[in-house]
Amino acid sequence: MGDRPVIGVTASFVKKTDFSLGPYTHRDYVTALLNADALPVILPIAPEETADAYLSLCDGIIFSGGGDVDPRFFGESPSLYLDTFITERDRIEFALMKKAVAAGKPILGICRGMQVLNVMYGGTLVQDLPTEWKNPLQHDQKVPRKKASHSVRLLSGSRLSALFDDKESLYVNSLHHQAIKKLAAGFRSAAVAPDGVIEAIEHETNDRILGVQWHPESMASGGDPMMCRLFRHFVSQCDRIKEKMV
Ligand SMILES: [Mn+2]
Repeated sequence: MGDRPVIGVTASFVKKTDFSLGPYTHRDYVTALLNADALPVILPIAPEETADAYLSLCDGIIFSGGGDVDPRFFGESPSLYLDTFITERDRIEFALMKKAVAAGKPILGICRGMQVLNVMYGGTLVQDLPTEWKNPLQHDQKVPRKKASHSVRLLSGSRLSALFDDKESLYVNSLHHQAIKKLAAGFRSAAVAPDGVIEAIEHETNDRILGVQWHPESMASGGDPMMCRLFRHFVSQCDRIKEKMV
């Protein structure tokens, strides 16, 4: 038990009442990591100088879902349909991501986390799919979070499709209103929705950098075998890094 890889999971900040406010991470991240034999550690929003200390605790990091990215970071002004954002969260996540990559520690960007990844590497975002995308499908599903709602086509030859037995397509859940507009240089799109929205990205050369627009943690904690496999794969990458560093 003592040598499970430690996976940091970034947190948002939520106010429930005046007496109840603080770091927030959906429990499905915790469940999915525990089920994959990893030890989850929640990383609250903190000054970006904290990134080094956070990283030294972790063998890998999941950049979790949450609110919008502050559009200043991709050179845009807020659109009328932008949702709330926390600039401090963006800053600590960019710092943490940069340092994790430099240290060779695996990173998995989920939903917002994939968008943060794209922006950090110089890409841009659609601020609001329903108003900015031509003929969008429903990316903000009304069915429960654990259930898949739309299909994605997997890019043949991608690491993601290899992980999923070279399947051509897959059903995923969808809880986002933003998406990648310009894909960052050095990345390829590994999965695409029927309306053309990019649903997964992978670094062209670094196999420790992956982003998915859907929520595999919720599908995995609901028992979806493919998403359990995605978590086990990420945890095993973190485990190998850990062994190398001992
Ligand atoms: Mn979607």
